[in-house]
Amino acid sequence: MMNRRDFLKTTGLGLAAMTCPPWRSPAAETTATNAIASTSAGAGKPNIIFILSDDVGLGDIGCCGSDHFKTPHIDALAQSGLRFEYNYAMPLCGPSRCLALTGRYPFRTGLINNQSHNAISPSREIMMPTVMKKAGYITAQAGKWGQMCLGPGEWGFDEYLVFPGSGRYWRDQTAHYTLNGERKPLPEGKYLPDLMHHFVVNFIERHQARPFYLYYAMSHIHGPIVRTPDSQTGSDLYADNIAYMDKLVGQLVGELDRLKLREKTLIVFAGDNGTARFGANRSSLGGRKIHGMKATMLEGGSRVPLIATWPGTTPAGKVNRDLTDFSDFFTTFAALGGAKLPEGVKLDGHSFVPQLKGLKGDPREWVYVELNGKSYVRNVRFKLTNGGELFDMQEAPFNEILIPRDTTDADALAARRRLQEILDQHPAAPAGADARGKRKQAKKKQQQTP
Ligand SMILES: [Ca+2]
Repeated sequence: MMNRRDFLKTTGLGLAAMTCPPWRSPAAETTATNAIASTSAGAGKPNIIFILSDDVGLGDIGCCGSDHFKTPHIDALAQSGLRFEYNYAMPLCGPSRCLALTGRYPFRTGLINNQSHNAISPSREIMMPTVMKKAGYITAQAGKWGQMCLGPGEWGFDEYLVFPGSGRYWRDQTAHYTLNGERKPLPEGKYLPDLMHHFVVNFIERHQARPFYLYYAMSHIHGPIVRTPDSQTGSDLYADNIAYMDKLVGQLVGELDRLKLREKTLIVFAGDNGTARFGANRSSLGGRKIHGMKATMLEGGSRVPLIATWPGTTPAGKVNRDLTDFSDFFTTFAALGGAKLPEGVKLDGHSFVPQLKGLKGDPREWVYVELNGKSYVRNVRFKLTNGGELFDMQEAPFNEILIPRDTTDADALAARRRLQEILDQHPAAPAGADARGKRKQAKKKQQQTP
């Protein structure tokens, strides 16, 4: 295991980096940030650590009911706080991550699939760090930045460590990573998730006296599924990757305990989309297989783990059954930080701050999911797709029961009417590599047509 001194030497994140001003993007500073008024400094505000794991579905996490995998450290997080039972991401990395960071559904941003990363721009969209910085926070990103254009610096993060692509952990998979805009070699024998962990701990140590917002986009458990430093010959690599992710979460919590920051810090742990094909056949809860996986518009594509813990504030060991979706992080974190929301920007989130404080709050009536031209809206019992199919979701995540078009069931008829109203207000962007580009082309063509 690399110690802190080795890490600083390896990454170049030594004294020079500590004393240099953090790299900032002129684009981010002169465009989107201007839309936000300054707010007070960060005294008394909680630190926020948003851990976003990759391709981690309900069936991968012990406290969510996994039949096959053990995650004692993540389970301990849930025991110290809240586990949300009905939390919805988008079914793929890019749209999910963009939604979490902008608080705006894909049809608004144009980032509707993993190829439409250039649809967004700092001149049109504002991401979480920009908002939090105006409220006195220092911000960092660690890990994956795939499927979104530019880099974390251009989007407002003060410090960052990014690895290229997904599932790249060792030197034979990737020769480098990026630290605060500088390309760094990945040393032979070093495991990138360990470097990310040390970067995260170093950031927290240096900024422990002020509120920080940390977007920790973990590598695990995106494929290819390769050995971890703890893997033994012939061991179950998928299980090893889950175990290593869990171990890193435990180590991070241990560091927060050491620094006496737990009661000053909200930790949120979530999956960015459902389980990928590598693990889908083992994705079961209580002996029942989860319906759907990553990249599908089924329950298993989007319903993902969500744990939130802030000891002394969140109720301990509770399960919350309110609906939440990935647009909610933006408004929730901004509210916790006392940050002013950007003006003139349509946000889709619904703050779950009251639930974090053990209050009933005002839970969402529905959640919205969109991927590349397809969408659905789901309430507690029903789901309506933009293809007009209505499903009874009482047996989800194991089964989704299609309701016949000619049903006379009053609940189903009322649900179809209500959910259709919401879909009409949230029209999925047309399928394509870049919806914004396609719309521009279509408009140009229309203008040229006599
Ligand atoms: Ca993913």
